[in-house]
Amino acid sequence: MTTSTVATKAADMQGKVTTFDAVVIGAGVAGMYQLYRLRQQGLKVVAIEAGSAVGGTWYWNRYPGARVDSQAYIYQYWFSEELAKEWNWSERFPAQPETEAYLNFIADRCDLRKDIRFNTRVVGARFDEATNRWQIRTDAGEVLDAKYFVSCAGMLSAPLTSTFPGQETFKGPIFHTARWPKEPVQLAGKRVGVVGTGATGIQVIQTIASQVGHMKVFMRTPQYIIPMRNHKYGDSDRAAQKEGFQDMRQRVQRTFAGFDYDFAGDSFYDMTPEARRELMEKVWADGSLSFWLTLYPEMFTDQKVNDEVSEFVREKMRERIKDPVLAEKLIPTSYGFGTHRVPLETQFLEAFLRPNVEIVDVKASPIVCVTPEGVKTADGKIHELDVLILATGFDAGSGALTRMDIRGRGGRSLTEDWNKDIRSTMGLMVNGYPNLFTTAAPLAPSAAFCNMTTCLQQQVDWVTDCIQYMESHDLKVIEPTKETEDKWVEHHDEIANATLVTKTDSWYMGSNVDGKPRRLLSYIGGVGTYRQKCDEVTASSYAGFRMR
Ligand code: NA7
Repeated sequence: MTTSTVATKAADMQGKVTTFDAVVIGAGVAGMYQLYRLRQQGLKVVAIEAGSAVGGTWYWNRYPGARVDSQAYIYQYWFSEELAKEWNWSERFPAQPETEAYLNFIADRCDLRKDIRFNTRVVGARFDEATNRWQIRTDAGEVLDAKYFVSCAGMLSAPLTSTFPGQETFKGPIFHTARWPKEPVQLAGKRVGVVGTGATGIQVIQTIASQVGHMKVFMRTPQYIIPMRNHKYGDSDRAAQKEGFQDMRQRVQRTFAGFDYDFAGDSFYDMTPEARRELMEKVWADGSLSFWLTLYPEMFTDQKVNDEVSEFVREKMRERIKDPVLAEKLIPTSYGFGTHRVPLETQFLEAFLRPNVEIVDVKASPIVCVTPEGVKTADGKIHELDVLILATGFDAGSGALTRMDIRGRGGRSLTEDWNKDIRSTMGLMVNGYPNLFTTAAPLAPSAAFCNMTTCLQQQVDWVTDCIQYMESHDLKVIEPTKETEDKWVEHHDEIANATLVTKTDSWYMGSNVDGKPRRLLSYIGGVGTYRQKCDEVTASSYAGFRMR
């Protein structure tokens, strides 16, 4: 969309008020499904999407090497067996274009686009206590009046794009990975800098290392990694997946992290060291996140268990990096395995054996600013670059919502509230913000400890059931009581604080954003347990929620 069409759109919409039953933010995995479910109920609903097409995460994150870390056959919708049987995944861990194509296929087949406003961003919303309705403002100047306001804005959708002073002075292009252009980016022969070695940075680095002229990787914290075992699916794999659709649909809802695999029930202390070693080797060989999410639950809480698993992974990494100096730079020692997101990788470590790839240790000498020539570090050195790639992550969980101006009862601001203390009721609603439903929001398992599609669909189903209940009982307002919210936050914190995860800095704890209140953003009590607790609320006709 050109600047002039945006301006024309804004002029056309200025001040216009349109009435809906429900407004959904986002047309990614959750938003598309939410639109589908509410429309099915006969509600008048619109989804507001900032991008020019559907896909959410899989629309925005089109950087080189972007790939899903969940197996294809569980990273999908479960509402239609017919559609699942029609779609054919090509490999175990598909690349971004395939997942984006899948979401477009669903949008086509469910005719979703007619109710999605693309290229439009929600900038603010206010709950009107006189009418019990939300007035939602878009960047086009339009006001959408709706009884229900559902955020499907995503857990990892507010990118940290302005990371360093002086970025605007850089002579070359700067790309944040979550704002990668659709047009091809020329990296061949160029001097490329990459900041960040999270799950995203790893995918970028391993993919472009052989293409660029020279690459400087600005690394602050090394990562534990698991080698991804990707392989193409054959017809018999696909047939088995289709055959097993109903079983898998049930299974992912009950496991710890919404994957098909789960803790095997082996207790670390009941096993001999040899048996533990054998188990670790076996699960490691699967080449998936199962090594993180199925070994022993104690790994998340017991330092001794975590130490043994961490050392196993370090050993696996050392076998691949013979050079001790390089090994010291690439192998983590300052935190435990699995206490933040573990990335899958393919030849990531080997990228650093290439003569054109260099690590700049920005823990020892942090990045000070960006200059016209490149990146300046605290030792005074200017690292000259043609292209700078920021794989610097997101204001996770809360950022998508706090970047809008959302006002609840008495004009209270969600941004101000969450800047002080990030709270919610099961990640689904927030006290003080009636009829606002949230998916992928803080204090639910999403993203950090869940296969996203499992959790997003479960949350959308909960929201849909709740709205259906309200409509069938002629209710106007629902809001969790303060006591209910306090209880959930207390429960969440109790489980979180018993784990080692809260002792490690990462986006999981909000510590990647200056001033963000520290709390584990995702519920770590398990996807199956979380679902059960959500179902109990529904079964009790929303005990703990004020309705009228
Ligand atoms: P992450 O996991 O938040 O990683 C961001 C990376 O950027 C991480 O290595 C950071 O180092 C690094 N970073 C951020 N700011 C700086 C500065 N100022 N200097 C140096 N390095 C910096 O984001 P991703 O996009 O990789 O992954 C997010 C999720 O997407 C992932 O967990 C999956 O669920 C999918 P740090 O570790 O803070 O030292």
